[in-house]
Amino acid sequence: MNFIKLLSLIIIISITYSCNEPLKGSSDLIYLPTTLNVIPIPNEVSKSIGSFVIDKETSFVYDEEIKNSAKLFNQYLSKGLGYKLKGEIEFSFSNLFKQTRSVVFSVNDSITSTEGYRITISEQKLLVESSTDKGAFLAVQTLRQILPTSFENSTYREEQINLELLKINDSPEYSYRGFMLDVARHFHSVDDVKHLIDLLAIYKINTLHLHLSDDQGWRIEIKSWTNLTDHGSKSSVKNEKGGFYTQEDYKEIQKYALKHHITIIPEIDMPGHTNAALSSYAELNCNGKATKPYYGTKVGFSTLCIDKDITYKFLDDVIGELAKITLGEYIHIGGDESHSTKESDYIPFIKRAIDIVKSHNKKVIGWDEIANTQIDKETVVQFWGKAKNAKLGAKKGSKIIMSPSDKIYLDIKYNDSTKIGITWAGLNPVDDAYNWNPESFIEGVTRDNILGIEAPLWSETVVTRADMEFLVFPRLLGVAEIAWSKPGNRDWNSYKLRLAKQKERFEVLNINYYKSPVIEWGH
Ligand code: TNX
Repeated sequence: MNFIKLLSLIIIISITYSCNEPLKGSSDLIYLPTTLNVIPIPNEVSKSIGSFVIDKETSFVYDEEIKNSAKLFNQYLSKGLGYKLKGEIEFSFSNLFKQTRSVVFSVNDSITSTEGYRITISEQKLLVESSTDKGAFLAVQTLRQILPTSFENSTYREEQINLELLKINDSPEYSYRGFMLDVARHFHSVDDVKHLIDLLAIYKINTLHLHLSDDQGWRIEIKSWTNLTDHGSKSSVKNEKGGFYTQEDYKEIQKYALKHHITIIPEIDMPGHTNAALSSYAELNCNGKATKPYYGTKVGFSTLCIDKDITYKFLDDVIGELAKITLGEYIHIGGDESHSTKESDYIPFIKRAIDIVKSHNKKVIGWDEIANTQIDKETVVQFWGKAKNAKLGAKKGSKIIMSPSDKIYLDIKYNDSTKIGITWAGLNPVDDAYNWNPESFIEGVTRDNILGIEAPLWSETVVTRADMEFLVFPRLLGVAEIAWSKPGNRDWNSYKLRLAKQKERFEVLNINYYKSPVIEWGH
């Protein structure tokens, strides 16, 4: 081989090598996201030898635009270390020349994903970069899983901590990563919802859908129709746990969620699943008689009266009040299991409901049955049961939220021997909830049709916070990884090891998780 050939070969090899390298850096050792103990797994990870020390000498600097998340991180560090790092605004003249070790939160507009972030831990600097505060918040959630778990409950005792040198480059696969809580079958308090928000945020879930009305109860104050809560909020499954959110409560939940970069989506189910409203107002019934409160768990027996004008006045008032206090862009209109509504009534009804939501400047989400009506491209279809509905929705140009009941309905039992939960959709063990691909789940629904993933928790058997945690943990983490991580990075064998390591976090956070036998939790 002559010299020129050898030289070009060297050049080609080095170019190829540097192109394949996910993150540049002379001492980067590994490119294996799955070796990092983080859920959901980030896109790109590399590690190198050495460590970054956080101690009392470490300074803390941040850009104004992302100060909320930066401060949150300093606060979190102080839970473990017992002191806060000295904070200042970045880019002051004096900062530029400082050589001290520092934690730096810096805006980087070249990060195009609003939820994307980079973390670079070198010997002198722990650098977090994002183009938004939301991105920085998500980076903090990753850092939380890199720090010792005992930071979570403030039992870390050392004054110093050494972090291994790392680079992480991350952004989500899906922009909609949801969880649904049914507060209608059994009510769940503001405190329980806030607690849930704390936990959802750790795993980068960004949407909390609240199922606010059903046959068994009405859970949101509507000032123009007060009997909805005076009467309709009292009932629940087995008459065990009624209640409702005042509009102030609802605002407080949203404010709390917003701090965690989580959007609330309120659902008023219609035209079926409406017994609580029908029992609160006689005039909403076709026969003019109020129904009795319902304490059972059957579905499909109630319907609003499609022919009465008052029905639409009712909807306009309810949606109008709700839209006014809702920060997010969507209102969910249910539309599922309306077995007591004739199809010829259901179709025009849903059209009117969609128009009402739009007249209050919100977009619509509905369960997959609404695909059979005149929906427009802006209306989102939430797949839960019938593949043909999801396919039809996609064909009509709607985006689809994937909530397959036989995979990620978290109210479905893990196995025959677990106590709470129901079994109509079979069983959803921890591995099944992880081992499916949204983009190839339904023929005719491809990656481009999908807005995101949502795991619902229906609450027929969910009464306490402990019940809720038992069904949600650990399955939610698998859902979070499906929604966030690149399909090529997802792998059950890696996931189950990382999930086993979350045990410590579940325990320090006092989460009543299910010790599924498919995971080797260790002692
Ligand atoms: C079906 S899924 C329902 C709910 C039940 C749930 C129980 C859907 C849109 N409707 O009314 O609570 O099954 O798993």
